[in-house]
Amino acid sequence: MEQTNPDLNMRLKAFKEQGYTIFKNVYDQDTMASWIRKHKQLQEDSLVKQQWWFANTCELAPKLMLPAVNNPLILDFAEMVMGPYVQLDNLTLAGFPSISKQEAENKVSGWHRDRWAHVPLGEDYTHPLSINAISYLQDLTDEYGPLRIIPGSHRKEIVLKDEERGIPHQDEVVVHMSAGDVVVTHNGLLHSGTPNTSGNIRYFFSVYYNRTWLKHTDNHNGPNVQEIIRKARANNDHRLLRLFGVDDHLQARANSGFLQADEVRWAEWAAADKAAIVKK
Ligand SMILES: O=C(O)CCC(=O)C(=O)O
Repeated sequence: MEQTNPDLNMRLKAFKEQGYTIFKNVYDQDTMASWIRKHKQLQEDSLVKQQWWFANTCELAPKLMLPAVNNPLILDFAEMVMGPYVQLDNLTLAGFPSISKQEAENKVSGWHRDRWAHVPLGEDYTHPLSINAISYLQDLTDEYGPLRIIPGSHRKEIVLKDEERGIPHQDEVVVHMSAGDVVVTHNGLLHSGTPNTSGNIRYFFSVYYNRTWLKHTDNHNGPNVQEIIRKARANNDHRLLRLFGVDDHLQARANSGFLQADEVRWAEWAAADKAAIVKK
């Protein structure tokens, strides 16, 4: 069955082959500046000295963060990749301090696959249990530290020895992401950051989604997220409910009999969820 968005269809094809796709210019300068201000404020408010990494940011700053978690374009794509089972695993706003060029010489930050992945068993494409929608709040020049990716490694049984984990890889591509672009990665894709030598902070923003039947890393029980859930319930907005772990359709859909192609079924369910929304 044809999906409604041809661009997303092409992206899905590339994502299956390469393990990632880049959406250009998703976030504007004002939005990114407000996230940077929030990071500074969280640092100032923290009792932990030199805290750089903040999770649970949807609870900490819901008005600022919910539009990113609930971004319709990214979610439409996420539902094509994982089915309409998309929950927020964690929303992370992080800063990487700068180090000296000497210290960073011939180093990468650390190759890894992401949370809920496994080392691929063969070359077949498998639907990921999770995906990462990463953006950077400045252009990733060589000084700020580009993203490194091993294309297709979500379908290759590549493992890395200890001594290979912190250095460039022969099959890597170095991605100079622009500020506000979003790269969506399959959790089986091998990737790494690059040390920041810019003299400034390198800001990283990650909306990490997993399937609604998995546990989530962020705590969705706080009062702000509970209020989002209450409003989503009032609007019968299942996609928004699912983002925070409430999936009313899970038992039926996760036991559907599987007699139709997954992607066809997912598209029907996603369309039904959109049609069911009542705006109050
Ligand atoms: O620093 C980066 O560019 C990538 C970080 C990353 O991949 C991660 O934290 O999972």
